[in-house]
Amino acid sequence: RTLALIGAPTDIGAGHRGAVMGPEALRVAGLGEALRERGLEVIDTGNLSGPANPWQPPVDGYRHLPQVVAWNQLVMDAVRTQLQAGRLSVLMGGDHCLGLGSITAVARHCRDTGRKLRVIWLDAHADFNTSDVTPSGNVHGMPVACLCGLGPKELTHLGGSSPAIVPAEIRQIGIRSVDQGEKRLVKEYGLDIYDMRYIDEIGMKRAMEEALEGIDADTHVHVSFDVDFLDPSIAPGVGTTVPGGPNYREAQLVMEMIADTGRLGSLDIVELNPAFDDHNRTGKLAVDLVESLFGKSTLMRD
Ligand code: DIR
Ligand code: MN
Ligand code: MN
Ligand code: MN
Repeated sequence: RTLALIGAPTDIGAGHRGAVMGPEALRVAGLGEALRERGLEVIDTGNLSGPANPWQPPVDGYRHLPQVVAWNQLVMDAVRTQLQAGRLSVLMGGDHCLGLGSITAVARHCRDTGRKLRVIWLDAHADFNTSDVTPSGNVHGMPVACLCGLGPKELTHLGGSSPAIVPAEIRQIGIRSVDQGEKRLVKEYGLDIYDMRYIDEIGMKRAMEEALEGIDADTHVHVSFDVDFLDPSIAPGVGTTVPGGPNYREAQLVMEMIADTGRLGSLDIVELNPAFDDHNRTGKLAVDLVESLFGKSTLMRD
């Protein structure tokens, strides 16, 4: 299998500067080499080039909306190009607003090829805010809502039609920070959320079995990996740490169980912020976990 790395160096949707350095930190941590070691052919397509971050306050509930739209268009086109070429796309963000462009392209690819889509959203946050309920105006807190058709037309209709996905196609794992108005929205839309309370009670293995249920040979699995999913004690290199996340072993199990489905078709690695990191420790951990996502295991498995 051939895999394409796509760099999207921007923090346009984030509340802290620094995710703009994410793609290079992943390269420095050896992402490409690690994937080649997994037996994949890896093409690094380089970095997309989009608007700079003007670092402005929100306008009508959104910070940097025109720039967010521009970056997501670039990402959508780049991901679509790679999927159409039969490659597995790996988006190196960049903040999580880019999940919108990436998954819009993936959803379209699935429609075009007659495949089912399952999005596995690994995050501390539900990212289901709207301009009405957002506490920050930061669009990295909104991509799932936009994908489900809730948000400004420029974002909900990025791929032409809306919604790009339906809530039944997404599972969120590791959630432990949902804003007040956002709580009402995720309930209203019926999002399937495996929050930390649930994971504590039933364990990560069973939670993942449930989240992966129904994936079959016709399913395209997309993983959107917000690095703040991980517990801050192992992953300090993100802008918005939330205590009480998955530990190293739980995170490995998540990746290994997704790998076992054999259906991974695309990936986002987002929110890595080297400005908050300790000697790229979080970047290296992300690479370590992605190796497991692509099938690295201690023993030979059948
Ligand atoms: C918060 C933070 N829910 C917001 N969201 C983050 O501003 O909407 N998402 N950090 O990754
Ligand atoms: Mn996120
Ligand atoms: Mn997050
Ligand atoms: Mn595919």
